[in-house]
Amino acid sequence: MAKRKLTQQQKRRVDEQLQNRKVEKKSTSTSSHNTQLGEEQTGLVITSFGKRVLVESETGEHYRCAIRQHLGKLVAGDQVIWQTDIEEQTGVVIRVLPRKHELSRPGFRGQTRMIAANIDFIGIVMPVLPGIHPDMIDRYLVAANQLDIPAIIIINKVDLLDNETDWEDIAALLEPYAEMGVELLPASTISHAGLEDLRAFMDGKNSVFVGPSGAGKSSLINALIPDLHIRVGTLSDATGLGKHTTTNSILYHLPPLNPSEQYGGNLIDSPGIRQFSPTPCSLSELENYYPDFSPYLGQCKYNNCTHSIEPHCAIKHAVEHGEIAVSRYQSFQRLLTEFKSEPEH
Ligand SMILES: Nc1nc2c(ncn2[C@@H]2O[C@H](COP(=O)(O)OP(=O)(O)OP(=O)(O)O)[C@@H](O)[C@H]2O)c(=O)[nH]1
Ligand SMILES: [Mg+2]
Ligand SMILES: [Zn+2]
Repeated sequence: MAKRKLTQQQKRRVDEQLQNRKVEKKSTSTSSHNTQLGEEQTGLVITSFGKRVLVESETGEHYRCAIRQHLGKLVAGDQVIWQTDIEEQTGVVIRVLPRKHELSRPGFRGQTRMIAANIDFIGIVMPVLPGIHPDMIDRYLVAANQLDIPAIIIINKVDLLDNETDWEDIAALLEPYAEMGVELLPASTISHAGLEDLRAFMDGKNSVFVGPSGAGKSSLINALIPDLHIRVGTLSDATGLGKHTTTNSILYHLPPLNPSEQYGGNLIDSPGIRQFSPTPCSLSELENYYPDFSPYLGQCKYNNCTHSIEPHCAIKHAVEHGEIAVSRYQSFQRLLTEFKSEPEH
């Protein structure tokens, strides 16, 4: 964690808290057990590891906390009610405040893996090398649409592009997003290209970085937050695939752009994954999450057209005439097939 500057008022509150704790400690040290808990207070989950979480108190201190059994899984960004254990620098989470949003993905054996809670902005990080994956971008864009929050595509490692042809190939892949009005941001943690714009985008927001392993999510966060040294992975030359380094989502505070503010928002680093899947939804919902399909919807011969084998399909016609990108059509069909195999749909 970056060292935070506490305001005078906060320093005083921390001092008071420590003082109170000393007094409480004295008064409880004679008791035979130490199960007495401090007062209920609000906190922010910084990260979750197994059955425990790291909670930040309102005064900026971090406590390892157990979680009351019925609460289920917590994740970076969760707001909680918790109590300190007076004897130790630990605590227990007793309640989770209602989540505004949660980004999750299907995990093993039908379980849900949480990525982040209470976010209002998604940064999809894609590296120019080994390459941009439109299918993965589309999946995250569907998730952002489901949560009704904005997403931008961060094209990282642009320092590795050394000729026009490389640029042209990438621009061609990204064209559908530019046409849909999705913000595209070329960036590099080596040349620092794009970092100022990225910082401005995220100011005051609760953001999460997602994308494949090795895309440079942790490196970007290191570049955006001075004095932070998150371990980053090394890329295996043989496969060009990233070696997993980030294993849990972790929340970081962004330094303020405006010196009168304490923070400039929060940014959650998430572990890279090979494949992301949005929450399964119906055909008509999925259609609505593809804004480039909207001019053609309602024009197919059949009103429940899946745009695959049906005759007189306006979507397929648009694809054949270059009005909808083939990659977008393919990702739509893959999601539709995937969702159909889900028991609940
Ligand atoms: N050339 C170049 N390399 C970069 C850039 N950003 C990150 N890297 C390298 O890419 C590798 C992976 O970076 P990480 O930041 O660990 O990637 P990540 O997305 O956090 O990966 P996971 O934690 O596995 O999801 C490291 O070797 C970084 O040094 C960049 O802008 N340019
Ligand atoms: Mg990482
Ligand atoms: Zn159709």
